[in-house]
Amino acid sequence: MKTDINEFIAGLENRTPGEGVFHQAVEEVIESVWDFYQKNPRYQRAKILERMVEPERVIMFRVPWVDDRGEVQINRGYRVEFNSALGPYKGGLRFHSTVNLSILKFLGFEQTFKNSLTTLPMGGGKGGSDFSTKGKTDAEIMRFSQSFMTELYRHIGPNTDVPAGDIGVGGREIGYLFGQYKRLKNEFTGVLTGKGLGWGGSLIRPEATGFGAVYFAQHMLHKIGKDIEGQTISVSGFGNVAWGAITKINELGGEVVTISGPDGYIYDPEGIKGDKVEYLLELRATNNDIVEPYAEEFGAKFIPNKRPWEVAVDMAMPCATENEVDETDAKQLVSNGCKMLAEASNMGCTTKAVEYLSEHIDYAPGKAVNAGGVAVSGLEMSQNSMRINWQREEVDARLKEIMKNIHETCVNYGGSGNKTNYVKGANIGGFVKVADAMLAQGIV
Ligand code: 2IT
Repeated sequence: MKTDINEFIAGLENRTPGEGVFHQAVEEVIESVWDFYQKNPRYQRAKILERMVEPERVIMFRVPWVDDRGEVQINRGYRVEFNSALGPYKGGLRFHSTVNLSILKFLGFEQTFKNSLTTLPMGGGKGGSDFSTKGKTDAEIMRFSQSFMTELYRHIGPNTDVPAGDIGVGGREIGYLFGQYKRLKNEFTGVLTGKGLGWGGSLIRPEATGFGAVYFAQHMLHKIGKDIEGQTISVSGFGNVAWGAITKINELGGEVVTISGPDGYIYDPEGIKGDKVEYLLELRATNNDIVEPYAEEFGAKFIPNKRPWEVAVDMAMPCATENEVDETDAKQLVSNGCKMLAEASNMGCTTKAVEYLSEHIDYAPGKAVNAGGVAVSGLEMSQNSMRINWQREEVDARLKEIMKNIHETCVNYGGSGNKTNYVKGANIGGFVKVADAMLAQGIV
């Protein structure tokens, strides 16, 4: 009955050929929890891990729409309902040209553990489409979102599956998606999170992923006798997560010197602060997905086709997409004196980068660091159920408490000595709650 870890991974790869990033996400978790799993025969008897790597349900659908020139366009829509042991499926929708089943399975798998770490009652899911908002008009984005929801609506609901935003899906898209859901169902419910403040959204939700990531980083720093104040920090991306993180870092006295886009990165040694932070929102609203205009606007340096990890900093916070830090980047960061990497993107580092970083500096994975986003989504669900709105201070206080608890969970399971293994801590911490709930709920 005992399988070994290599057999387990080989079996997974055979059953799911070509799903590289999904395998990467599973391997990282399996390696962390394997010993713990072996010591608990009750988990093994119930084949908890074997069940965890199989999504409960995968929905794939055609999304036809008509562009502004009258031409018919076809995209593919997805929702991966991964695990509902702890609550309704919960997780974002990604609209990006790179989206495929493997990416959404990796994100849905990660989401299950992340949501568990928040301690809020949410299962794990993820969805999206290979539709890109880049270069699209508002009207096109609306028609696409309406067509997407015309299929998705029958699979989701406030007690079934509650999507939110991710890359390419922000307040505008959530608005169009919500409008179409409401029209089709004739129900005003909390079926999506990240809604506008006037119609069921929560204060702090837009900032939550970035704020939460900085709160987490602050706990990591405090543990080794440091603080955000005075740190020079490199950030990647220029979207919602980067914006939130930069805002909070500035407030706490740190200095962010880089942001990046698919076209290259910006080096601004004077710090990305004041008007420059607001400008990030403008840049995003252009739908062009390039960061270079920042350099012209503020006289900073633009380095085309490179990633920001070559800049010497005290701490790095990837805020863009998966595998954006590889082993070479990791080595360069460390040799330039970087002491900590807190991953605000999902699986921002390659496996080799994680290994190298964990050996040399403090490294914490996305599922712990960026859990503040989905945590405030959970708080938005609570407010919707109670039909009330909490004040900004109340949401922020709850977010802080949740991030503190996640950090404690990581330390509990990942070692409280000089060096915490945050990967192990987050993976075991997230695993235990889901596994126990699955045990209690029988073979389903
Ligand atoms: O990766 C993530 O945690 C998100 N995109 C947010 C998910 C959510 O349901 O708020």
